[in-house]
Amino acid sequence: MSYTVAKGNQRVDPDDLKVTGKALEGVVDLRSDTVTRPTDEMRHAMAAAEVGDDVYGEDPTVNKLEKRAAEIFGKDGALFVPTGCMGNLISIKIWTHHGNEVICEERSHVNLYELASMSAIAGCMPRVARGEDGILTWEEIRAVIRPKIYYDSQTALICLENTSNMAGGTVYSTERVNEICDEAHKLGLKVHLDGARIFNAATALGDHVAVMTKKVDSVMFCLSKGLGAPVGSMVAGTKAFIEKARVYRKMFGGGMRQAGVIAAGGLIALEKSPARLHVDHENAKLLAEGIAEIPGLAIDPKKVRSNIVIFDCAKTGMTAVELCDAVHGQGVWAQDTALYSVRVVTHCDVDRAGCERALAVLKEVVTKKRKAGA
Ligand code: TLP
Repeated sequence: MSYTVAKGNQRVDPDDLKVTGKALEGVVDLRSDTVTRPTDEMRHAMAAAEVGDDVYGEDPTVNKLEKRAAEIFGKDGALFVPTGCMGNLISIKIWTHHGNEVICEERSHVNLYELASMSAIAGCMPRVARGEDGILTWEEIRAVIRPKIYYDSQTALICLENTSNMAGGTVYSTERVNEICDEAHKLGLKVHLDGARIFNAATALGDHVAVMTKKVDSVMFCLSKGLGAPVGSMVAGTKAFIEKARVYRKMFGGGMRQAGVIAAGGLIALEKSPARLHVDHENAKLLAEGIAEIPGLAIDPKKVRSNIVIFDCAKTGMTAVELCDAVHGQGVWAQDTALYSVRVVTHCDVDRAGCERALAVLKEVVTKKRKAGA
């Protein structure tokens, strides 16, 4: 039996879509913050970017982006990678050997959405723990660390995710991250942070990313999510880590040539977008509060701290796929994340009016279904 995904999650025939420079016409696309289109400023910078061959380290725009990212994160160096998945895999590969275990939260991206690359390519097993709202404690991690004995596979790495995507954009406090790093380091374990949305976490905490990531051994963050760049992610860490990361990036097919064209968009995203993320968080709050008011849908709006809203639709009489398909028909795109679980994500291409429209459509669809069922 195959699992069917909602219409909005399938490939769409581009001829069926009317794409303007900014976004899809008439569509409120809340499937993910990956769907944003570059701003005019990004497009101009990309067109004018100075470029060179980055495999030779000669692309001035990529070099500038890497230097800025390292400065912002207070790390020795940073490396531009095509995707968040590649950034995570490179980091896992560096910190582990074949046969090792990687501790991560059950719902984490490295566990669920990276096509088992940590096993298929890095040769590691994920060892999952469950944390309340996706946020692990040291005790929960400690409980799954393998004893140092030759006939057990060995724990090598702890992988944290901040914000925690599939737990609804929840946020690790900096104290918690620091405690986990301190305890892990005492045992000789490394900590990698999947910070795909670290700037959303920073906005929620009112903290600086350099402070929040000071103790982790490596961090990956995405330019192409909340920050709105069309392509790209970064990994940051020590000089030795970045030297190895460059080797693995090439090995995994991620050595890009005149990549300054895309790095130029990334630079603008990095400099400008963090300051506007609070708007996405306010819109997510609006969505969560509105959804909580719709009979049949369940969410605790107090738990929504960033740009991701995950709600339960079990009491609507519809599965998540059915609900997503129904709202899709009215120009509101959401993503099913489990049988009765739906995700909506705010970003720079959706404004408050779009969120209000999404709420109205959700309400109409759910009310109609409930009336039909009664
Ligand atoms: N997340 C995507 C999907 O793959 C689920 C999304 O729509 O949220 N880490 C985290 C925490 C992520 O959420 C994602 C992408 C990645 C890594 C991978 O980034 P990319 O897509 O650039 O490889």
